[in-house]
Amino acid sequence: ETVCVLGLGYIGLPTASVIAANGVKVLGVDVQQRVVDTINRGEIHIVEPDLDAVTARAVQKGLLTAALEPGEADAFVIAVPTPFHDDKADLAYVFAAGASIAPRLRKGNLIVLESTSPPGTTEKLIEQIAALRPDLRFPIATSSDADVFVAYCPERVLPGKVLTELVENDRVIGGITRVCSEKAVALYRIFCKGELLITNSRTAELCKLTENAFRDVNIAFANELSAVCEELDINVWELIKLANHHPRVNILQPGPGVGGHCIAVDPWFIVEAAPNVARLIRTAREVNDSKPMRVIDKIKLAIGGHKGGRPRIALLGLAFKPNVDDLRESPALQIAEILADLGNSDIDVSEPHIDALPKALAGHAHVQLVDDAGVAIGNADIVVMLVNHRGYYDIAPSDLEGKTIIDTRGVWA
Ligand code: SAJ
Repeated sequence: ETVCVLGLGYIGLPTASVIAANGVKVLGVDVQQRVVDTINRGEIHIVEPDLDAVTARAVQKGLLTAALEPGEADAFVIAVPTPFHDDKADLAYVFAAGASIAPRLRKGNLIVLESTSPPGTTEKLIEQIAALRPDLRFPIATSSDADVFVAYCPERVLPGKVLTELVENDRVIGGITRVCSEKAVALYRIFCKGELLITNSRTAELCKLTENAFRDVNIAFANELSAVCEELDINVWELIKLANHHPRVNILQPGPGVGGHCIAVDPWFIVEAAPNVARLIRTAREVNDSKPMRVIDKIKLAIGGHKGGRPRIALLGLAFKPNVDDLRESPALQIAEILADLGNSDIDVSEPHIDALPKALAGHAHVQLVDDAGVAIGNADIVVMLVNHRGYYDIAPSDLEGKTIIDTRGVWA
């Protein structure tokens, strides 16, 4: 048996490596030569705990190889990005992957789409591949007769815990037909210990979006509460802690905004699909997206209120969430960039997971990366807590005395 995984990013690479770790031959496909070469050397191009060892072992054993183009296989798993541009999901990478596997398809093959997609995408993908392969019969919901099998099976792993969650999480398996679901279940059984829950492809597509929209709406509730509390001069962290003692209340934590490439994006796919009714989901996005500017306004006030020359600011954290190195779509980074562009302060940035500032910040003479958060705080007039990385909890409250504190994560609340 051979599985071909298309797209070797944050989802595709761990999936390919874990399937190979279970003794199945895997061909990983990526359009970037650099990624293909890195993996074929037994190395990885992303940061994820323990993934390097699993990938290296799979490559050494000859079970995982990477290439620019797919070959023949029994199953094809598509895990390419689906970005959101101009108010629409951009499915170009999904269709490009579909076009690249079409000539390789044989009777009995399984195609699984894992990429986050608007409802109906799997059916569109089938139409596209079917047009390229008129010699094969593709599945439709109303007939069990087909030469190839197709399912939508979304990933739901948490960055930073991918290897555990890939194996242990339950999975939703949305086959076009019952047989398609059963073929997909057999594939995921290779490595997945969780429950494999069968449904149709459109429900599975919306299910993925629903999970992330649920979290986004809940974070928006916490972020809105933080704005309410600011107006009423009430400590939001204490408020949430107290409310969460109610047996049926579980409020999430406010922060500087919602980052990452999933939760801040996926709810828009629902809004795009049902714009007239997805009102709460849209508003939640707007609430969360407005959060970085609220933090900037507070910093501006602190700068305005500072007496005695140009203030020095310590910015703690740039990543999109605690204890990861990922800066993509990070509200903390967005805040740092806006502040750097303002140019009316000297900025010491602490981010223990990086060793150089990202380009947009590196260009400013008044912005520098510091190794020691304690030193940054010691020199600062204004301290802004943006990401509650583990190490920051060791900072003593006495180190903050006499400074203006803007704590977006409630570390010192
Ligand atoms: N955040 C808050 N307050 C909270 C929780 C999170 O402000 O109480 C912020 C974080 O700081 C971060 C953003 O939300 O900026 C998202 O972080 P996250 O840890 O909630 O989620 P991700 O983006 O790392 O991963 C999510 C997960 N989805 C859900 O928990 C429903 C993961 O399971 C998905 O697989 C992943 O999206 C994905 O790829 O879709």
